Amino acid sequence: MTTDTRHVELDAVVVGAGFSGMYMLYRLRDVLGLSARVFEAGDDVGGTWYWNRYPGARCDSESYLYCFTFDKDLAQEWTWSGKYPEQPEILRYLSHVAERFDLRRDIQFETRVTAAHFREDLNRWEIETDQGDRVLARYFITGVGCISAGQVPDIKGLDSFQGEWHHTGAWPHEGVDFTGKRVGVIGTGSSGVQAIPVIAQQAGHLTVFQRTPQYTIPARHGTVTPEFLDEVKGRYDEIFEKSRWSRGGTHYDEAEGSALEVDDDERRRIYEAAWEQGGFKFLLTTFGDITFDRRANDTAAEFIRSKIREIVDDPETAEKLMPRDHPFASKRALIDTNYFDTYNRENVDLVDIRHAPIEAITANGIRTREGEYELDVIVFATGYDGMTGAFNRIDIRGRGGEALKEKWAEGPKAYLGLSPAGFPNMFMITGPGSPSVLSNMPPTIEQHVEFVSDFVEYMVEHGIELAEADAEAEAEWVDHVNEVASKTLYMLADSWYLGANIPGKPRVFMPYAGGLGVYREKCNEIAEAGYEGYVLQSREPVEV
Ligand code: N01
Repeated sequence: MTTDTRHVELDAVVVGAGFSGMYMLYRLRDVLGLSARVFEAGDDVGGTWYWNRYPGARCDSESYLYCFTFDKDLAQEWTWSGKYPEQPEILRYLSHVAERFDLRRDIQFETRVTAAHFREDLNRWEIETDQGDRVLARYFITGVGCISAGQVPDIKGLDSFQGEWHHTGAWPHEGVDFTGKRVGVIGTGSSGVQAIPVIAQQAGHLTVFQRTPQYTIPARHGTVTPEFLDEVKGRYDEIFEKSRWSRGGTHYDEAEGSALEVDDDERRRIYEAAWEQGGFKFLLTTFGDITFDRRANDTAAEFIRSKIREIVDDPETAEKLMPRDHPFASKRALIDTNYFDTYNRENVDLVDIRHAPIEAITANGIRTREGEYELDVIVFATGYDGMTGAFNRIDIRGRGGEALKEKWAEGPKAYLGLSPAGFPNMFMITGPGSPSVLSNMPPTIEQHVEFVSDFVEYMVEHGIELAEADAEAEAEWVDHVNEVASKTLYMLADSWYLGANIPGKPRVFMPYAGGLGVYREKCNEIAEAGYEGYVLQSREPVEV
């Protein structure tokens, strides 16, 4: 090892200090006693919650489920204030976790990993950063997030715009003052649907540029009482265990019945009750077949359209807001606070850019095929190059100098969504091909981190130098991911899950739709079988 702190050898390098990187560091360093360093582009921990500071940003998972579960004291001592945790509170929580486990001393902030090459001559990863670091590490582990590579569409004229513009995923830390301003928001996905009602309250005028209308369910956000939290904390063991083995990473009793086997009144009664309760329970606890049977799904879709008709005063605006071209929840399901009501405000207009697309951004605003809209601020709530974008921004190379970007040119390939064949000792926390974004993230992250740290421990104990996914096992897993997805309604929407939002990106369904519990079981079986599907290379030749 050299004495220069920028040129070191470590057991592990982890990229990213969000939920994944923080827990990975804890496991590697405090549980396994290995040397590890996390590189993080931001100047503090938080990952997605560090970058996403747009107005109204909060998580769609209930707060008592959106947290680490690995440490019982941590879970008991933290008190959430709201039903859905707001971005500043999640950031405070992650800061508390960093403090409590003294994580920051092994996180190098304001440092972006630019390259990671597997050195076959050394059996080590060589990692380089934009700060001039060059590190050799036995294990290269990514916690880069699934939706971290922001996408500002390539619209002609953006450079000429005289006002200010921001992407929701790179929001200024000092905030943006919309008071009295003419604001345009492009995009009505999770970020837009959260930001639009809050911006509307402050802006002089808000114009929403909508390409695809959305189904969204009221979140029914509010504060949580100490009594509620006490009750939940008293049952944490049971709640967390059930979440770990569930499809979506929650402990909700997921519905099994069919929407087609009840009469119209009963179906409406069930939907109404779930609508009143709010949140993802509408999707998970009403009928089991709305995620895979189009006719069942149509009943939920029609119910939501009826709600839009009820809420929005102007019939023409209501019509524009009605999703008809894709099934409910085939794009990421949305929950909101006052989203549809916002279109009843005098200072809000909706522009349908599906039928009159944006032609250019001008010095003064946005020009569509039908006219020009003068704006002081443009907000791009236009999403991300999901799942693969963050990897493609790093020059990652495996055996023979093969670039991961090339390997993934026709869609991402990795065994279990964790390990690309040809990239030994590389592990991706919530990589493409794992349940990741289709589940509440903390339990799905914990499952991955624990799998990786158990695997690393196994390698250390068994004198294994390299673990590499077998190409055949990888191909079988990728086929399985596609097969499971093909039975769902996800395939019927142009979503970022399929890469459809990025021009030229191959249309491949990236997350694993089999559910967290099923995936956990498969991973456990693989581990118990001595990490089946991996080729393990011993440090010393093993005598038989
Ligand atoms: O991005 P999106 P997001 N011209 O891709 C439109 C997570 N998340 O940032 O639907 C015009 O969903 C695009 O239109 P269309 C969550 O997993 C979670 O909102 O492609 N419009 C769409 O309306 C989520 O799924 C939380 O036709 C363009 C919007 O922009 C993921 O992050 C909060 C366009 C993009 O929607 C991403 O959400 C926030 C163009 N060129 C995010 N390009 C919570 O937990 C795109 N659009 C609460």
